[in-house]
Amino acid sequence: MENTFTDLSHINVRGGDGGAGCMSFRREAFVPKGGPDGGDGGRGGSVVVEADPQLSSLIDYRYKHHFRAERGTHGQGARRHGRDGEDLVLRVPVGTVVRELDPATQTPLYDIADLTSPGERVVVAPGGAGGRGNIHFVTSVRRAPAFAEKGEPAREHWIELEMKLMADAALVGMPSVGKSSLIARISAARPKIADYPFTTLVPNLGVARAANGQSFVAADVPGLIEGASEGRGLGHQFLRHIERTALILHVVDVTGGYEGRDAVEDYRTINAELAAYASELASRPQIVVANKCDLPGTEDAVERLRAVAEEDGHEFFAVSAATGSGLDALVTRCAAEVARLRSQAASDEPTVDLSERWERERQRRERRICVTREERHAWRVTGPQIERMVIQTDWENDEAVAYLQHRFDRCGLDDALAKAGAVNGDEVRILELAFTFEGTERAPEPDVVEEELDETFDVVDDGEGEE
Ligand SMILES: Nc1nc2c(ncn2[C@@H]2O[C@H](COP(=O)(O)OP(=O)(O)OP(=O)(O)O)[C@@H](O)[C@H]2O)c(=O)[nH]1
Ligand SMILES: [Mg+2]
Repeated sequence: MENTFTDLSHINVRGGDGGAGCMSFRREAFVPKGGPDGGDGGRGGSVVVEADPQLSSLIDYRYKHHFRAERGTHGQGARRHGRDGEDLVLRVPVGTVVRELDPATQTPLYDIADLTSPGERVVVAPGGAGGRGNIHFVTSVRRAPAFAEKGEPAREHWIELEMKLMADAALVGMPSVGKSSLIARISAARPKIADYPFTTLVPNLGVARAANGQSFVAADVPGLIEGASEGRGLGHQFLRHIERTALILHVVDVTGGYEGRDAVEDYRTINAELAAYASELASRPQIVVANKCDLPGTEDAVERLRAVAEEDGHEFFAVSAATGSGLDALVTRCAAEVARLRSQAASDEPTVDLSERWERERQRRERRICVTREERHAWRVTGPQIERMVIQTDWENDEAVAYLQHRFDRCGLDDALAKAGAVNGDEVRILELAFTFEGTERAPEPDVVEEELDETFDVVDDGEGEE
């Protein structure tokens, strides 16, 4: 029961790789051996998904599926840092849900974001960090570090974009007033129309287009009755849908229907239900539509309703879904009003960046270290961050390797292995590499949480207590 059309796309996104840090020493006339001066690599650009109110489909992602942000450039001597890569911004319609996909099965793993307001954005593939230049590895005992860090390779993700078309305007009114007939007349929607109440059981959506090309999405909502706000009829669940639309098209049957109801009374009843459900609905922009004006003897009701609606500050249109009279003017006016409300919403909304929240979640997953026993004396260690430390290390360089050992210790790997039961001399496997475990003599700290080991990348001097 959604008042939505969906449009779905699976795309592959990848941030830019980080540039490599530089290993360099100052060279100056009359200075025999200068200090280290290798700059950092630039950070790779990120892939960002942003909600754009100008878009109405995911067509841009139907044929092109791979998106990659720019890489960071390498650091250079004389402390020159590499340039950061540009972010790649993928624009999607407002109302797009972004999900992380399992790359193997292409099934959704979790929601990354629901971009419901203009300008909302989320990073879906962060760029890799730049490697640090050798100036960072100076310590009291290592004056001339002859190594630098490689750039962090960005990872690729598969994500799902699902556009849930949100209605701009909701056709609201008593049952059988002609809401479905109206949407059928002004859009390509083909809902069931019949002369008994509650013909429409779920909302129907249609795109209505004015002669000037402006368009809006209208939702034909099941009929409301007195008490709807307390759950009578099909009430509640559809009022929730109405809450998400910017404009209410309040449809009134000027014939009063079979029960000989009064048009003005119907109008008041529905507005009272809207207000009772949520007070904001009472102040939501509303256009009053008097329908079935083709039928004879309705002039009096039309004029009385017009007077009441205008007194309430609402625009008023007398139409006939049967003959089409008055519909062009109504659609033109609604389209203009929706455009105005959209641009107002766009300027009211502060740009919301959801990246931070999901970035924290990502980092938590990143730091996870998993130790499994592969043989009696061989352990496999997996985890995104620890594996990247291995990838970022230059294995040709002994100093770089020694530094990696130090990082392992600091991120709690030794403790995690000891806790798992590893003993001195055991083999530790990470990716395709094998190390020998040299367990510390001290007992592992009781409160070490192996799943959330904290390794930060921004510490400049790691030399404390080393070597
Ligand atoms: N004469 C006339 N009949 C109309 C007009 N609009 C709708 N009707 C008739 O009114 C009846 C109800 O129309 P629907 O469009 O199904 O009404 P609805 O508001 O969608 O009704 P529910 O879905 O039950 O809430 C049908 O028999 C339509 O043919 C109109 O402008 N003139
Ligand atoms: Mg209907």
